[in-house]
Amino acid sequence: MPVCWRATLYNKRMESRPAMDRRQFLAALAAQAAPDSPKADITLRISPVELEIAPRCTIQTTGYNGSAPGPVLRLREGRPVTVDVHNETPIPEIVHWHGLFVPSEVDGAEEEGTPMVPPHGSRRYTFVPRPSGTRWYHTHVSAGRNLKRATYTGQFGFLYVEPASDPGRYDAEVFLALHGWEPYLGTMGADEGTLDVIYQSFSVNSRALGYGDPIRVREGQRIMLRILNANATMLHRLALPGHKFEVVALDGNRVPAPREVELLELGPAERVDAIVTMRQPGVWILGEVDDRIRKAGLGVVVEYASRQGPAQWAEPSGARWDYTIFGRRPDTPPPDVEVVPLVFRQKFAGNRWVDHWTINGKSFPKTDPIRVQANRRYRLRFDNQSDESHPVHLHRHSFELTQFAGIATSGVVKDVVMVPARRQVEVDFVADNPGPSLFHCHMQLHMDYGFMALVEYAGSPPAAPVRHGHQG
Ligand SMILES: [Cu+2]
Repeated sequence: MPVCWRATLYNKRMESRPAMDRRQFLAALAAQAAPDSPKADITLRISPVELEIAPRCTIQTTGYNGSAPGPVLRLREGRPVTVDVHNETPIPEIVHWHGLFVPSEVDGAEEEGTPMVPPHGSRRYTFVPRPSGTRWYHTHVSAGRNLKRATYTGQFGFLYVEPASDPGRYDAEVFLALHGWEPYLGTMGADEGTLDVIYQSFSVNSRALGYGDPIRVREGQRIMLRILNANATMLHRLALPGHKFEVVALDGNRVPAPREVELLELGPAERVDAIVTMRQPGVWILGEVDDRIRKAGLGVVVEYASRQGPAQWAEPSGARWDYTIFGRRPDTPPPDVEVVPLVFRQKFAGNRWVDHWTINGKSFPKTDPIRVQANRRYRLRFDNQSDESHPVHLHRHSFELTQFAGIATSGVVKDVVMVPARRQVEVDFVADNPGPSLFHCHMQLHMDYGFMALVEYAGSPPAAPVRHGHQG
């Protein structure tokens, strides 16, 4: 595999089986049916892909339908959809519908009981897309130390669930997926220390900065940017000199208080929907704030009509990202039951080895399940006692931020939240989708090394135990 840019990048450490109801049973049956007629609404083919992110920089990876990212899937909220997945690779695969409220049997997590798509085999997923908003789909296998697998690959794509009615006060819509390529395990500078994932090149959609089509705009236009951080482990910060982002949704869910900001920050798996009003004619870089990462490909050019010349970049002025500015005054009533504490810790596993992770002192699959009863509202307290921040994700449900690093808030609904190092975050969720639901850090390196637990509903038997281990 070619190394596209010689400069080795510093990888910014991020400091700072259940009782089924009829509906689920039918969905499970559909999931197990061999894909045959009637024809599926959508077909996804998992196969090797050669991705030329820049001239003479070809990435060998695995993707959907011959590309990376895969096609943007536009679905209608509430209208059932069937997706046939053909796995043309030699390893079992699985597709997770990130942010959708679907049954465990089709959610796309083996730990919840979703069947795998066998090597050189197929599987049909049938579900009802909801809620509306910017969701995505991606592989949900483990990688361990094998960085040619799982979310290190090109197996990701947008899944946009169109609302029944959309005011759509914008002139154009652009989907932008951020990804890192050519990963390897290395240490930060010294030979000693814990291994981390380091990327050598980056892209927005399938191209490195300067090598794709620019986003072509006209003065006065309002452009809706739907941005996804599909990087397996890294957080990204984005700016567009001379412009502001009006953040209207986080993880696809409208925020109570849309606001203009200079800087966007997205942890792995997070999405931001932001409208930019084009009032600064020129040629600009929408890119990662970190120079090395931007120069290694993480950016895209924004070009006004009849403007030419090299794309301009300027450092944003010390803005910082804060979820709570998009929230309401705290007004969430106390939860129905006591707060569920979840303590995250790191376990040093040796020099030149990968750290292990624990939730309340145990690593998956030994982590204690988070037991819930249907239709109750729970408050989870994420207590991050480690020196890294973690993008934690809850499958099949959304949660509302109630407290972020000491700031009380309400109304911000997400499915991933970055829990800063040595800080606490509290979120509420209603247990309204019975079936095992995975809770995990979305950093591939963390989830593969223990940072995972299952939410289990009372009255439902636990998910069938599954093989889970490191393939590397
Ligand atoms: Cu993590």
